Amino acid sequence: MARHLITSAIPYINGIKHLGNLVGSQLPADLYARYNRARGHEVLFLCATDEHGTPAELAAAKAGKPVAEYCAEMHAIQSELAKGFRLSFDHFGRSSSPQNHALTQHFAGKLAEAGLIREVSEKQVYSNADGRFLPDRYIEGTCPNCGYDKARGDQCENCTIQLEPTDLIDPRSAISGSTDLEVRETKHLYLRQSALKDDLDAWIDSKTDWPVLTTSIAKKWLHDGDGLKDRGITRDLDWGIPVKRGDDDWPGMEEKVFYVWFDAPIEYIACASEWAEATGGDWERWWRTDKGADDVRYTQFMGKDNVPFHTLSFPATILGSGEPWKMVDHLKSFNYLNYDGGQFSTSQGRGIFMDQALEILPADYWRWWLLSHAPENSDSEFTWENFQVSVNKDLADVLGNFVSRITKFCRSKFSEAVPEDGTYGPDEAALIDALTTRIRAYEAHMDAMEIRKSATELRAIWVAGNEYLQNTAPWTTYKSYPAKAAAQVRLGLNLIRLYAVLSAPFIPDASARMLTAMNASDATWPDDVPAALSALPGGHGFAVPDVLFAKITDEAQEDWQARFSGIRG
Ligand code: B3M
Ligand code: ZN
Repeated sequence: MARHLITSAIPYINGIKHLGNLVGSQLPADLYARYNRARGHEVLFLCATDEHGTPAELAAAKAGKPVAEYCAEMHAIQSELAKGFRLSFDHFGRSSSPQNHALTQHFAGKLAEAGLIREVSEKQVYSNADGRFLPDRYIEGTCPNCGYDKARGDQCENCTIQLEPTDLIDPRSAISGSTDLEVRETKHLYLRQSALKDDLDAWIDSKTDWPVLTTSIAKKWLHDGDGLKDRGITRDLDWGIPVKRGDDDWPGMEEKVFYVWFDAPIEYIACASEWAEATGGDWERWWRTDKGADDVRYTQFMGKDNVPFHTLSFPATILGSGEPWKMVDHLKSFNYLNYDGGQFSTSQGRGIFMDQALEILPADYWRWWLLSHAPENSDSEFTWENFQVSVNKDLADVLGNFVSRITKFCRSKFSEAVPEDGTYGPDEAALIDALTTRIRAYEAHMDAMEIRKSATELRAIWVAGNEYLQNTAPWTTYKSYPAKAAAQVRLGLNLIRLYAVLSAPFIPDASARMLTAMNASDATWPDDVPAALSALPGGHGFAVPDVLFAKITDEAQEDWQARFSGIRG
């Protein structure tokens, strides 16, 4: 038994996430967490809302609410939606928690002690029209790296470069649109990432099994241009974690808070402490290598735009502290999911959002499509036609039809109990052999977090059962050799239980219904496939389940396509 610490990038608090956000971190992380639990490993799966910084302030202002109140409400909404999608977090925390305040201030203190923080008198953009300094996201302009004209002051969404607001060409205020901006002096703290460059470089070199997407982004920011830049970690905002050195005040920093990207990854650790407070668990066993975390395998999931912060900035915080914190072992990153010929966009309300998705179909339909089309090696695209085809073929025709056909046939020719007669012959042995090979391949893909390949293998496992039924045709066999048909049906019913266990990481609700219908209490992983296919003995009662997956009609598909073609109001 291994111990898996799994975190998903923590979603911004500023509104409901779209399906592109979901498939880029939380959903694949859930797949991996569920799979590892099913394999009998100990798992701590954490996520939280990312509540600080300008995104939170801007969204609260738009909603006309105090920021704290807005965040509490949105946390509850995101938490409910996560449950709706069956995201099996052990804890869904908040980056505004007291634990994260204390831990963020603690890290700043340690970094200062190590001489890794310097105070910088810097020039910052002040908006005369708005009467305030404009931090990062309050400024938009043209990216100096790629020319994208809607780059934000902290990062260009288009090319992922990390920016300082003053880097932007033709800057304007995101609040008023005003270009009446001037540059004034103000004092900020900088994390001396450049001093840690060699340590980071060596650490990244040791990660030989990381996906190319992850390593190439990290290496790019380490070596391109003048290399790793020191990073401002404070901002002129009211909402956030007050700048302190541990418990002590930081002279000159009284009006400032830590930059959201400084405290957000620290929430991965603080979240474990929140979990411990809620459950009585031992969080240091997961996070401190001096307290048992040295045998933990830590995997992070995120979209590609988050990679620089997780391969450079956060590791710099941890390495720089000089303390024995667990560092990430594997970092799984994703490209973007596009929506019907364009991009998903929160700011423009384009695409399908988590609440809307659950209003029209249960979670499993979305989980299956999104995971089986995860944007792993390149961007991928959601279209309604493709969604309809996938659901109807994979879920309704292949899996759903298998379950309904075999259970109904058994009920009509035998009874609602597993038939006892006959023995497995060469056809059954061949199927069991083929399935054993496929199941071992499925495990290898899941262990490697190859999500599309895992989905393809799982689908092939479902197809193998259908082909077996098609070829052996118990409905024909039954007429001359009822005992043989009984054995075929017994295998078919056992396959349902096996499919439920194997499919649960992808489609947990349908799997639970399959297990309930089979009256199966044993959901252990099929390490021994022949044994797993005799788990339901002759005479074991079951029930014919209701339709597992309804087909999506052309009318529904067209209707949804029209309904989600515009901009969310
Ligand atoms: N909230 C960005 C995002 O949701 C950011 C991730 C933080 S992970 C520490 O994509
Ligand atoms: Zn750019």
